[in-house]
Amino acid sequence: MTFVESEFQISKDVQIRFDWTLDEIQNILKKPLIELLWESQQVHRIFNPRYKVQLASLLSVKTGGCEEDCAYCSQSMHNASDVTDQSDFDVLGVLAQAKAAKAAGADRFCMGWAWREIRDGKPFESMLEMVRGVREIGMEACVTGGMLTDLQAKRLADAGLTAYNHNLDTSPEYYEKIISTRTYQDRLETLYRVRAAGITVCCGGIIGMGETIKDRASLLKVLATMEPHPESVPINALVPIEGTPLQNLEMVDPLDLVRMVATARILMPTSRIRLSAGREELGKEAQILCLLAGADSIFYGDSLLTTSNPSVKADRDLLAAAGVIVNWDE
Ligand code: SAM
Ligand code: DTB
Ligand code: SF4
Repeated sequence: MTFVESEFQISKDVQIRFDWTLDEIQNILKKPLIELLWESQQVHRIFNPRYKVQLASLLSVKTGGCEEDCAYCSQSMHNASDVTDQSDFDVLGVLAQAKAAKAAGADRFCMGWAWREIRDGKPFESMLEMVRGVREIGMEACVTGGMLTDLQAKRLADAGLTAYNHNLDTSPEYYEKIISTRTYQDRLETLYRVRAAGITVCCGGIIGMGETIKDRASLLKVLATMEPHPESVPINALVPIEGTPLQNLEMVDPLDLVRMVATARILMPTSRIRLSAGREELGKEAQILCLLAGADSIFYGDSLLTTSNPSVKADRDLLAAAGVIVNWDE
């Protein structure tokens, strides 16, 4: 039987569902790992038969001084981390970084602003110019900048923004243990606005913040019952940062990350599952298990927002060792 035929046979059985229950998701998360991996691989292979991995580069345009009190974040003014309010990148500086990221092989450029919400005025006009510029050089453009209004979302869509990143981070039940300056509902409303403006949604979370398996399942339930599913789902492992309330937490078990990725893949077969923060703490074997489990994107470049990421060289070696397909292979 040829590969294409077998692919067709399996794909007949996979339905995209939006009615996942908490019990179902918990049962998937807790399956024997070997079985979970087999199930997620089957789904992954149908929807991404060439194991294509998207490389996304990240730049913090506006760093530090954020009014929100997210317990994991180095950029909150409520936390005593080393990150201080730095001067922002200008449009030309950002576009130079985007061009360099493209030359290194990335095809998505993600820009971050440490804001509670987007404010109108010069910084927002610059954000729009950055989005237009990134699109002009032929990359997908993603912005993360906190809450926004309908009009701001429309203007970002008109500028050509591909995706808006706005994570739910954890379960609705655990949220208030992590953030007190906004509600889960605030977060959901922003996501509805992004969707209504026709921008694709990038929404995921963090594991390793002291949450239970049920919390992880509950976060995945919120994501997997959105219709349509978020096009992009970043799965972060907490990077415990000195000066934040979560500084003393231990790095999550890498196999928990593999489970989270595999479950997200099963629940949301066509979404991009991004293996995000925390990769520096993982060996190459654990990262390859995540790719096998269904991750089809990584952040690529020597830094994330305020923390470091594996080097470009290390990632090129990793991708080659895994034998997956990336932009420059096509
Ligand atoms: N202010 C915007 C917001 O909160 O949406 C954008 C920036 S925020 C830093 C983007 C995401 O990075 C957070 O939602 C969180 O999921 C992730 N993140 C931040 N600090 C992290 C850490 N220490 N470890 C893992 N993920 C982290
Ligand atoms: C996401 O979920 N993870 C990225 C991106 N979206 C913006 C950010 C990770 C930040 C890790 C901590 C830091 O570098 O400050
Ligand atoms: Fe601000 Fe975003 Fe950091 Fe929260 S995660 S403190 S909103 S920059």
